Amino acid sequence: MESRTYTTDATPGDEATVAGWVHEIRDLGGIAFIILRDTTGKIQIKFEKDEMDDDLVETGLGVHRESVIAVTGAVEKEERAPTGVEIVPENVDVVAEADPELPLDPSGKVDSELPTRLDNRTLDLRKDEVKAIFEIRAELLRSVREQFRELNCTEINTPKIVATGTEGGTELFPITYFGEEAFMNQSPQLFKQLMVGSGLERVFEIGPIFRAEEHNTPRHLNEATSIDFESAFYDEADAMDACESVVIAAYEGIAENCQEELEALGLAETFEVPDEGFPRLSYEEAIERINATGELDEQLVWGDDLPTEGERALGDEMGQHYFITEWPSEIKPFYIKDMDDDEQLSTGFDLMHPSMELVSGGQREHRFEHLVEGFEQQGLDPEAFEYYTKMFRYGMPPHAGWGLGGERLVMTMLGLDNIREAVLFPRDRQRLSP
Ligand code: ATP
Ligand code: AMO
Repeated sequence: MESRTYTTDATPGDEATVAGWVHEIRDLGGIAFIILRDTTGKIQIKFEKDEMDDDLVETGLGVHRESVIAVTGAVEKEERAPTGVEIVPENVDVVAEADPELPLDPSGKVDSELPTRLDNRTLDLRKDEVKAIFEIRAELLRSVREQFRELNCTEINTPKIVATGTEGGTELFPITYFGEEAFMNQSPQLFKQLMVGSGLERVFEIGPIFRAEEHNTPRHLNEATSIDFESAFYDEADAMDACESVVIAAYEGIAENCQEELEALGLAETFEVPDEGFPRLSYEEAIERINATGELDEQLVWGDDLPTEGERALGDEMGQHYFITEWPSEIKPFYIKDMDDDEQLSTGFDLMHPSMELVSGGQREHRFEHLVEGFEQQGLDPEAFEYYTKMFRYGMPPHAGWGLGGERLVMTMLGLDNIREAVLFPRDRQRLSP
């Protein structure tokens, strides 16, 4: 099996062994064809029944679709074959037989509902357009890592089992840790901040975050991939610049290296890399513009969080990625710094895709006394966070950063209807397996 030829490497004139999945069997009477599929593509296997050994024909044509077979034979040029070549088999090995009844149809002729697809990801990813999402996701992470390298960041890995939450107490998954209460981490927020005061200064992390979100929406997961960035001596404007460069690099990587995948998804013609210079809108401007659309039943007032319909209405108007800046301090977390000249306003920002929020970030409160005050104001016990706050007494520079939802980036880039489509094995309210 190790010496097999990939289907697209089978060249006319050669003898080849190709191994793959039986994609289709077409029996026309005297002649029959198997279309064999592997990761590189498809190839036709020709069975001329009268001219071949009966056993060979029986073995070849007796298999069920999606079985794995290995075929050895002469590779011949054949213009009527889908790829211009075919194999005339001398030997067929049935390597792994598939049941005749499949839970979903990998040829895509019969559509399946998302839950059926998620229950049978192995078969689902045999479809070109589904496989393409995950090839693109992998390329996206590669491009993002490359851009972080351009930004002189060091990749870090922080613990996912933690003693305290950071993003609001209700969304934590509790676990038992040697008899003590612990939690799955909601964000690497505090750890990445601790690293800007270390010798590393500028860091990124790509890793899982866990949020016990009660609601079931097309854009929330209970386990998501967060792309986090944090840098010493950055303010929120620098952080937004870095954020924009990472998002654009992700799009550029896909445009350059994933043409085939974009074609499989029907996006080859429409896929566009966003232009530099994402507009930056203040929160105040954002609520005024949302109110002016008349899409909301109730007008927003200063201090309100933006409801989903409001985000959509504004997104439709903007028609591109944009930042919302200068959020009210009271609706941003304790670690976000207030504006120097107005403590009602924060340095927090969100990056929005027209259809949803992609990123939250901001400059951080690096002054020890202010930080401790912030904990108290949010009803959090500063002592529980002492491992974090105490480092602010030993030379913590001003810093800023952000967190980008990896699946939301894939989802918005490819226009997927449901965030679960961007995850191999999603975790949601109803789904803990596979
Ligand atoms: P973040 O990542 O900061 O949490 P988000 O876009 O996920 O950003 P959240 O603050 O988590 O927003 O959640 C609030 C958003 O989720 C709101 O925009 C709200 O409209 C939406 N939301 C909350 N509960 C539900 C629900 N039960 N059904 C649909 N949407 C909901
Ligand atoms: P926030 O909570 O806004 O900020 O999360 C950052 C981004 O992560 C993505 N995200 C999610 N994606 C899918 N399902 C979820 N349940 C989910 N929750 C969040 C979103 C969101 O914009 N510590 C801050 C970041 C920072 O300031 O650096 C934080 O976690 O795309």
